[in-house]
Amino acid sequence: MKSPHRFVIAATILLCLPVVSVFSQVITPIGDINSVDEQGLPTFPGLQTSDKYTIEGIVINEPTVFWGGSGERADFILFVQDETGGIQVYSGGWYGGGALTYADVPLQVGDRVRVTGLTGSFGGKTNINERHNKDQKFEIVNLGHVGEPTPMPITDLAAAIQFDHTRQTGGEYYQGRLVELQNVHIVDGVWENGGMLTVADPAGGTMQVELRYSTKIPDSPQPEGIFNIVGVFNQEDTETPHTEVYLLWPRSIADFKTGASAVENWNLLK
Ligand SMILES: [Ca+2]
Repeated sequence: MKSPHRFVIAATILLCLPVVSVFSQVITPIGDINSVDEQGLPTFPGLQTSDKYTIEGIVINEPTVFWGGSGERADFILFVQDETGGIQVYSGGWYGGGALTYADVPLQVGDRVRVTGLTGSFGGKTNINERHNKDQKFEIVNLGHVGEPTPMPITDLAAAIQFDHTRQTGGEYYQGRLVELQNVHIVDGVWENGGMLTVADPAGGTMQVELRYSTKIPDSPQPEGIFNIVGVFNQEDTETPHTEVYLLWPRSIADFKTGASAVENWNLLK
């Protein structure tokens, strides 16, 4: 004789399935996920819980271009931005996740994607990640190509790296977004794979620019003079308070836009 409990269990499962499905499609604004307090510590209530969140936005880098390691298993490092902010989606090759895990979802800059996964914080950012467990894969749905967002222009580097916990200005505002540093020149650092440059604007404000290994940017000659640099505005501040270490990650040599200067005589500004 069949147990009546089976019907109860089956009915319960059927009742629960649509609820889970609808819940997973609620889109959370990226800016909400990256909210912080005055110390730059994350304040998103869902952070580090077992709840999964869904964001929707535009891909601004190819997922393997910012990998900093060597060997076959590349990390998957994707930045996605919506109208409220930008977010990193991360899966590490070193624990068995990484780019190979997501190779079945081809992505290019300018694709609109929906990503559902766990949240975790690192270096002043709240990311979507797997918590370093390859069994916690996030889901990526490519919704189609809509085109690369216009980079947000930055003319004042000192203002751009200021910390504002309301995230209305400065580094928190730009974090995770595609930006364009305008009229800058290199004042420090070595043009080499993995190199960290310091660039300055005409007012003397400075910012760090990291030449990530997989970009192969230094395979091309170092640009001379004054130029613009497009890239992902990132934060990697691993110590509390997480209010500093904003840096730019250009994606390729094509992100260095030479001949774009509005400064007529740079020597007067050195
Ligand atoms: Ca931050």
